[in-house]
Amino acid sequence: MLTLNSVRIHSLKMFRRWSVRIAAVALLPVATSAQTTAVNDSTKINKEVGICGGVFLKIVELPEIAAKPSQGVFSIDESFENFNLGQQIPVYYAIREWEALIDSSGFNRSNFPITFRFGPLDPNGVLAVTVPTADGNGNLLSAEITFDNDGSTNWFIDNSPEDDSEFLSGDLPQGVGLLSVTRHEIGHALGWNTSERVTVHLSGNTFDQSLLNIATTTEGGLHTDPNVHVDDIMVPAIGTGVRRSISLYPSVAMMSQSFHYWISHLRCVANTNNASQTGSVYQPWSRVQVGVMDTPARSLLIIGPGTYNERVQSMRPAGDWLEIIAPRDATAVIIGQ
Ligand SMILES: [Ca+2]
Ligand SMILES: [Ca+2]
Ligand SMILES: [Zn+2]
Repeated sequence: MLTLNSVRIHSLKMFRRWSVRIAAVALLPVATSAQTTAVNDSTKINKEVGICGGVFLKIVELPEIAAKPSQGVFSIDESFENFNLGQQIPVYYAIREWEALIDSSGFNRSNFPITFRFGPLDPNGVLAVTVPTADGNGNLLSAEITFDNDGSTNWFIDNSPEDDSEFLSGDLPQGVGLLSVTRHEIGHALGWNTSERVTVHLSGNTFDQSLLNIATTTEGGLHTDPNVHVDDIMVPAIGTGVRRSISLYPSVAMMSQSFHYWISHLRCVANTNNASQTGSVYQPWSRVQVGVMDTPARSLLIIGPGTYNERVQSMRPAGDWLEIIAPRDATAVIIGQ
């Protein structure tokens, strides 16, 4: 769910990013508290479970699947209700972005059905609501996304979604951007919800404290905490005249860890991993050197907290930049050169 923010949030970013080859990084601590709702109660099978403020998860029973494929090309199988062709333009753009980002589907269906519709939503200020369905293990099956059309929401329908120039001038669009809201709601459809696959990684409001350390909130459903991850695509509110893009960290990283999506431009190193190592968030490499050598150009490499006592050499060509971050509040120290 996304709600309208009348004032755009301005505050200091609580994590730092570097566009560097090698870096030792330290980030600021943030206190966390409160609990999230676990949806793992078998008495709730086939019922919609209210998660928070308008986001619902429906746990459904499925026949046993003998061998579930762990990988497969990912595509969104879209359908529209009450959408004219002009309104579909930014929605298709967001669909193609998510499809390009997710190289394989992990636990979720390879062809993921999402219905996009316009319909009345209450109370005023609620811009859109996503209702995902999942099996009893929290693996997602499909989703329905409703965008408000009762007259209380003024939408900005961008027919040039590839071009953000409207948001760079002093004369900002007066409406709420359908593109940014769609990017956000597809995020809910593909993982940002309180299914069991997510809640198993939560400690209080912190997702995967030992690796990703993402601050979340259950305001209006599961979201990134806007006080920590400012302007992230999955914060719970957006103002008019604001465009947000899909963030590899924290938002896509959380989904990748929970649902084992393979994201080619998001790689991870954690020296605590002694099991399979593919460089994905859920199977990180244990050595920084491997990450530096094998992460594709113009990508993000997350270094899990810890001390990495290894010689690290970069032989990346000029211009082949690699963005390296340590998760919020963690320190990665790389020793030796
Ligand atoms: Ca409304
Ligand atoms: Ca545009
Ligand atoms: Zn939301």
